[in-house]
Amino acid sequence: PPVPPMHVGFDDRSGGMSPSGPVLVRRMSDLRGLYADQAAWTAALESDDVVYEVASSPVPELEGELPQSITTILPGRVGGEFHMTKGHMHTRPRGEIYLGLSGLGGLLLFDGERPQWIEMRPGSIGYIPPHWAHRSVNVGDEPYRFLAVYPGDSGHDYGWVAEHGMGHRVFHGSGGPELRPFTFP
Ligand code: PAN
Ligand code: ZN
Repeated sequence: PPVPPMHVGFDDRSGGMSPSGPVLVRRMSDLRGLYADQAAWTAALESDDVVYEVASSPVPELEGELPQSITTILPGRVGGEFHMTKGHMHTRPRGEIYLGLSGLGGLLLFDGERPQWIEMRPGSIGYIPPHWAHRSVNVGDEPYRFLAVYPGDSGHDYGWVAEHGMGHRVFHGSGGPELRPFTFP
């Protein structure tokens, strides 16, 4: 059902929203096939830490609505590759806006041919045009958190990324994050 006008607060420490809709938790074991280094991923299953959480407001995913969510990616690496979200293409051609809230991150975009990288820090606005798959990466050593706002009828297609990759992978390097050509695990 549609929702009334509302104020949505969020908790600086947890990234939780109030009022809140569903909160999604993704642990290492939920991320099979994400990282290039499968042996490092298997070793990380031992502690099976939370990699990221996505809190949502109660705004429904319906045409005309603008749902919001706050993603928190915890710091860490797997085989030198930074913690990241699964990444997806919107099922319908819909844009999206990200606003950096805390920590250091990046927005990796891929249209099937060209990879793009947008650095995200607190206050950064990242724009995702329609037809661009997107993945977020924590390139710092504290939690990276951002607000996302997207049309309610966007839909989330994870299969597209599984099939096409994301153009690049983001590794820790001595001079900062290193973007390397994408390889399938
Ligand atoms: C974001 C993402 C969120 C988690 O809200 O859904 O950061 O990433 P994955 O969905 O790729 O696991 C967004 O882009 N919504 O459209
Ligand atoms: Zn999206």
